[in-house]
Amino acid sequence: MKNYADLWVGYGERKANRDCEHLKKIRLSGAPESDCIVKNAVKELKNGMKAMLDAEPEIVFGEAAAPVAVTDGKSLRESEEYRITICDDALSLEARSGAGILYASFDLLRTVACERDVRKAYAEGKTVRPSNPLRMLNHWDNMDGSIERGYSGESFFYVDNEIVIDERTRDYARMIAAVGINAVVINNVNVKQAASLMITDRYFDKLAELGRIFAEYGIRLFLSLNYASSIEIGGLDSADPLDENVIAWWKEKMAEVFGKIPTLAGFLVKADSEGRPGPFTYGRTQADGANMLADIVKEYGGIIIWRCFVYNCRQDWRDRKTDRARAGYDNFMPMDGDYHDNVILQIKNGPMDFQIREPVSPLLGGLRRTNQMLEVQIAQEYTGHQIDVCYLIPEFKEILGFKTYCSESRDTVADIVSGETFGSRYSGIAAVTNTGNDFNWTGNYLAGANLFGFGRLSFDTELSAEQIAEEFVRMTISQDDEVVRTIVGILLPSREIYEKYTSPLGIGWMVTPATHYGCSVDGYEYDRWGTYHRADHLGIGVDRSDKGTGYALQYNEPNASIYNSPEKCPDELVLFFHHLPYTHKLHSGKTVIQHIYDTHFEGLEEARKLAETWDALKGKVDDAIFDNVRERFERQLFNAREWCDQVNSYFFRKSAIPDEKGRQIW
Ligand code: GCV
Repeated sequence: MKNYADLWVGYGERKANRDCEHLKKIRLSGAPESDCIVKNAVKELKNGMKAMLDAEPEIVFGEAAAPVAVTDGKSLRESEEYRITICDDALSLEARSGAGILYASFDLLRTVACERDVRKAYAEGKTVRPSNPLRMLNHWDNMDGSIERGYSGESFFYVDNEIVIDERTRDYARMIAAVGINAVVINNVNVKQAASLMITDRYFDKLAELGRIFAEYGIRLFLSLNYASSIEIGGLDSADPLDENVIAWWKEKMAEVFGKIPTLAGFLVKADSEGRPGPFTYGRTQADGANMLADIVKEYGGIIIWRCFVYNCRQDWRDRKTDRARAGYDNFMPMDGDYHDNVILQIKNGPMDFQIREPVSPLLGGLRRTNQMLEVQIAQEYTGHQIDVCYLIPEFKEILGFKTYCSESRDTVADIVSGETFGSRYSGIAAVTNTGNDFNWTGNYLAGANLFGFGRLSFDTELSAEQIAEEFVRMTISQDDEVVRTIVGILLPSREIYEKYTSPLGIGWMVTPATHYGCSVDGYEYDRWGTYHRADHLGIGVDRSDKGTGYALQYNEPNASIYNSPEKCPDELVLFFHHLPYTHKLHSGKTVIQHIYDTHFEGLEEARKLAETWDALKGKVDDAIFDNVRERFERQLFNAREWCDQVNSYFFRKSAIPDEKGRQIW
């Protein structure tokens, strides 16, 4: 008996309503039978169909095609494309690589698992090319087994500074490949202690094995890198990217590392951020640091993914000039075009830090001559710790759909990170993952929808949040239409509900410092992190207009003018960009203060309704899933009530303006 759930690769024994007719014989063409990814695809098809239909399909092989030489993101996407058609004698899966065959197999398995009509799904032929070249998960797992911002147990990669490889590792690879993930960073971006030794003999064998397992599912292995390795493990006294000794040390080190871990695809680097070392120490730019490493790993086909989360975390709250939101753009824009072609800048979706509502980072649409990747967070650091249900796919859809006005056409974030807008060499999307060694992988069972959904969306950004939610429920909880509708109905509004009872109108923060769960309106107000709401008895918000920090002007027009004006700025972001009186009228017709009261009461009430809706599923879903989510809802309601009452009381006490509806405020 496994000590973890199979989630969407369990398939289960639900034989009703499934059409076996077209599934007796499956022909795989385009990649050789001997390819190890194809072998895994065959295994998936046989085991999956057997579980679902009680019959193993006959697998036959068609012609192999000339393989695509993968040299960049575009060719990577081409190589992963697949086509499924119904032929007279068999169902045909064609691709140009093992990975394409694997994705086609998972497509077919999903169709059957969701009880969709196979004939309808493929009658006209279905061709799919992944939307994004790199579709990546970032683990913030530490080697002692803890996980930074982990809310679902401990790491399943590490115990006591050792790398663990077991059946769970392989099933994890299956599970994420099944939703289209093709790259994983297996250690925390804060690389300290034992993790700094990942690029030494101590871990090479295990990493090579791990890399092999992932590669057999089309997944590239990346490691987070300690920028100061030349000092910490090399014994040099510098990490200056222009220092010849430092460069020589890295050359030798990378030859060793890529020699020992042949499947290694590259590194993720957090430099000059929150106490991590970086090129700034030596008066060098971020480009100097990234390019030095990129030049060295180039001969091994390696990529350097460099994070843009670089800001001053020792700010003085009295200082109104320094604006953390500006930092990414200020630090990285001036060198647009200087980053070498195997560097990718990884940009958090918002300019601050994964708050429930932020504007899209102006680097996306600002940078034009640099490879870029979007970074989102499915670990619910600021969005309820996988206690509160918060389905994030609607938010990711908004981000991807955001028009940056960086070009006449194809100017959305989705266009940019797909590589289409600027013909970037590499691009993609990464998510800080929400997994751990809990039985159900993600703590709250419903948080699994974010893991499933991130993969599906990064593979096909056209999918709707609703389609993805429905697939998740059908594949892991129930096929009963009523149950599916009910759970999809819980997931879809959950982000908006979470936003309503937490911080209003884009202001963010107001969370308990350090843990980031629960309300603390002034928790970060007098701190060093650059995270302020600036509320006084007259108003609230940060002036980021041209009269304030000027952040709004980092956007392309017309976004800059829209955000710069309190009249034009969308309500949901207005306090991010402007300091406004409580009596300011929003587009909704409500005043700021009334909006705060109303949304908080509504958010609490709507969270209660979600919990009641879940309660009504007792007996209709697996007891373990029911109890898991129910227990989380109890905690969510406690949390939502605290948020509602504390925020409302705080602003009533500050403003002395009563609630128009006379509800109880403490
Ligand atoms: C991994 C925030 C989090 C940190 C995280 C950091 C980052 O500050 O609270 O835990 O560190 O972001 O993204 O690097």
